[in-house]
Amino acid sequence: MSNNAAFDTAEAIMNLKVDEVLSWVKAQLAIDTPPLEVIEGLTKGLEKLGDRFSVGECFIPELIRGGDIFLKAMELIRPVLEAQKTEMKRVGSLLIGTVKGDLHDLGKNLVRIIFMTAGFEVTDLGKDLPAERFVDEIERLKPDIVGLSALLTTTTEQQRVVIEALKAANLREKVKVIVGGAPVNQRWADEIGADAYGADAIDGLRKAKALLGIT
Ligand code: B1M
Repeated sequence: MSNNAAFDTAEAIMNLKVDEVLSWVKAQLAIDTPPLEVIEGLTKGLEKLGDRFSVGECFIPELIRGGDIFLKAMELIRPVLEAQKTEMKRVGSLLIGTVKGDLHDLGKNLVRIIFMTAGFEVTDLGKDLPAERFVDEIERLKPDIVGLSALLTTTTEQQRVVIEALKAANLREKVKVIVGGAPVNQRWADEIGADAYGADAIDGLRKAKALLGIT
């Protein structure tokens, strides 16, 4: 990434400088900065924004605006990522969604793009999904992996609810479960009996491939 110390994505997002952020993204892509590094810069910006929100330095409208800026930036980055997708055979299938009570979907959408770029067939169920929806779709589509996204401390419990519902439906042994989201960690994944924890989209992809025995 170009070492433009003067540009702070968080600051630009905070100040609702959409044009500045988009110009920065375009400039980075023009100098062939790897798209994942550009995304990392944007994600760090959103994290900082979240930190300011948690100490009362900004409010919901800024979070919404930050999310919108991230989305607009992703529209610029997505074609570059997709262009990197070479003719590859289908490596597996992923069903992904954000759990019940949770409306955060930027990270899930990013995971979707990264898995698709790597040759996975991806079905994105959306957000705020009850456990029964996961169970029904897993029964119908028989994916190799299910990704459960949760961004709120209160909604991580829903990841456990989905895993328990899979057990009750005799589906748990038929699908690998990866959990992700800002408040999630390996300990939580172990506690609820997930197969893996995805710290970010790339880590999730690495773990998915390992679970499927793909090198
Ligand atoms: Co919300 N929010 N938010 N928010 N928001 C957080 C999560 C928060 C940490 C901010 C903070 O206080 N510091 C905080 C949660 C605190 C907590 O519970 N511990 C919070 C809060 C409190 C809330 C509300 C409750 C605020 C309110 O209304 N009072 C509310 C909840 C609404 C609801 O869901 N019911 C709310 C609302 C919103 C917006 C709608 C305004 C907006 C979301 C827009 C959208 O998603 N369409 C929003 C945003 C933007 C954020 C922050 C700032 C950014 C989240 C984000 O998109 N990050 C966030 C701060 C933070 O996360 N530090 C915050 C970028 C994204 C690329 O990363 O989502 O982590 P992430 O995804 C990563 C990994 O986690 C991983 O890979 C992804 C890509 O690399 N991953 C997986 C995730 N899922 C995976 C699945 C996998 C694999 C990997 O499966 C294979």
